[in-house]
Amino acid sequence: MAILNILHYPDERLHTVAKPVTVFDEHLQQFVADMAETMYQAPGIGLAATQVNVHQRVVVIDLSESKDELLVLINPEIIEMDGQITYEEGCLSVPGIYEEVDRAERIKVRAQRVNGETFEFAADELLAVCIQHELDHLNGKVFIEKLSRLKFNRILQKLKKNQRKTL
Ligand code: GNR
Ligand code: NI
Repeated sequence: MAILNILHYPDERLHTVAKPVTVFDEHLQQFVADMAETMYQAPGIGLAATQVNVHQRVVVIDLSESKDELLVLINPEIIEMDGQITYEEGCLSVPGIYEEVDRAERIKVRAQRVNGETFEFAADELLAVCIQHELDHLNGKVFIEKLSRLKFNRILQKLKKNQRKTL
């Protein structure tokens, strides 16, 4: 097991569009285990492979208090969505920034397990928000890019200032 390095905005690599996973082998299993370990120790409720600079369509999520309900989504797709929810989001790639974002409230998801088996499920509320947030990462999008230009620019200035301080 290993803790992976998480990219921080505005790292250009966060804008890479991830490719579908085609090989379901032990290397994928090991990578998923490392992603889960990285998410738990961050700590976060979700992590997309893009955030650890691996541009494959892999997501891990765990919303449980006890951190023992790992959801692994390989090649996830949203096949239905409806409703609207406004939720205050954060992101491990944008530390210290929390902003309200509008998303679909209910979604249907099709994905594969780490063994390649396809499954479908419905999600709502925080799970729906988190899946949409992670799918955006796989498509090279970060949540602050969904905000107004004014808010986005303010956040970008703040991130750049913080980056200067930590150099
Ligand atoms: O840990 C996380 N919390 C969170 C809160 C509200 C909406 C989305 C998230 S996902 C985030 C972890 C992360 O950056 N995943 O990409
Ligand atoms: Ni994120």
